[in-house]
Amino acid sequence: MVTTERLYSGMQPSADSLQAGNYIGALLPWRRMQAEYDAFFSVVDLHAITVPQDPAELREKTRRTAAQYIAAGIEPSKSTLYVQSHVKAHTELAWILSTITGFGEAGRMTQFKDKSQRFGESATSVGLFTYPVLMAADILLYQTDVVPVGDDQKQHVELTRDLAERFNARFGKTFVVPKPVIAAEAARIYDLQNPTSKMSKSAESHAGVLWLLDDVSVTAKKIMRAVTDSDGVVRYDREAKPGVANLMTIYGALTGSTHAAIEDEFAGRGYGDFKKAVRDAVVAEFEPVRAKALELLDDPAELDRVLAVNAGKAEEVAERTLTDVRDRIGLLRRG
Ligand code: AQP
Repeated sequence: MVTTERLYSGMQPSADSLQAGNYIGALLPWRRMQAEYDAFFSVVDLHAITVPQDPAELREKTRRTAAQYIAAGIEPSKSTLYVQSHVKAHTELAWILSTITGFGEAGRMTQFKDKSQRFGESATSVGLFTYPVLMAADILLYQTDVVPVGDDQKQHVELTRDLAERFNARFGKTFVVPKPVIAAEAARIYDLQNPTSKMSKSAESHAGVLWLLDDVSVTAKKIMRAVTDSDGVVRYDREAKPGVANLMTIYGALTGSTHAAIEDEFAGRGYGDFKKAVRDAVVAEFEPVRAKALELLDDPAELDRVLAVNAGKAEEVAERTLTDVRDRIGLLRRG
């Protein structure tokens, strides 16, 4: 079914490679959804700088993230795939929205509380505090109907909805109020060495993180060394058997098998066999994506050209919204 509903999502260019959670929890659903929606996918570099980034590395990570979107099947001729900072309207709308956001309201965001506690007050920027307001601007600029996010981002989409409704009530109907589409629990991937923590680009140790751009032999080893338990039975139990459950989630996401089918497939077989099957499924999935991403990165000028064309498309939509916003709040038009 193709609708004209608009979809918006993005990822931070916060590492050289995306990880398996980004792939399974975001890129796979995005790829599926791009056929059904008018989709905008952005590489949110302005969000990434809310924590310190090395300038040269940030540029490279931005290209690498975009290349991985395309390699994973996001088609830049179908979806609008662009770099957030290339469209200046994001920061302007974020400022305007910050003036209707309550200080207490922003302070209640759990991601800010978690991250600021981790970094300490002196290393916590105002940008990290206003991160959800920038995210609201990203979404509202494009008159977005649907935002696919992990459940950790749900609170930010709720804030976006509140801001859209508040603005519309105060200044007249300007924004579409977006709906979050929360991926099911099944789409959450955990660290292979610490299967109660989500797999993350910024994990302290990389031993339990599967990188999309890693050599497949490294990925294979990490899977064979994944933490399991001494029970020896392939059975889905997130509480009692988080390591096995996580491997089942990865295997199921890549093969389309249900938990029950996986339990049947490996009944009476040990973890060694099961891990080999997971390894083979991950390697078969990642290898072509990795090869395609590296090929795209071999021609950065062409990649930059594609991103510029898409930034132009995004800008057209964003500028229309921003012009309306400026008029509605009473900013004098430049003569
Ligand atoms: N472990 C995960 N399982 C399922 N989905 C995941 N996502 C991230 N980790 C998992 C989804 O990937 C997208 C990436 O969003 P992001 O780059 O803005 O940051 P994030 O969610 O904080 O992801 P990371 O990898 O942990 O990045 P860092 O370390 O930079 O914070 C989102 O759609 C997210 O749900």
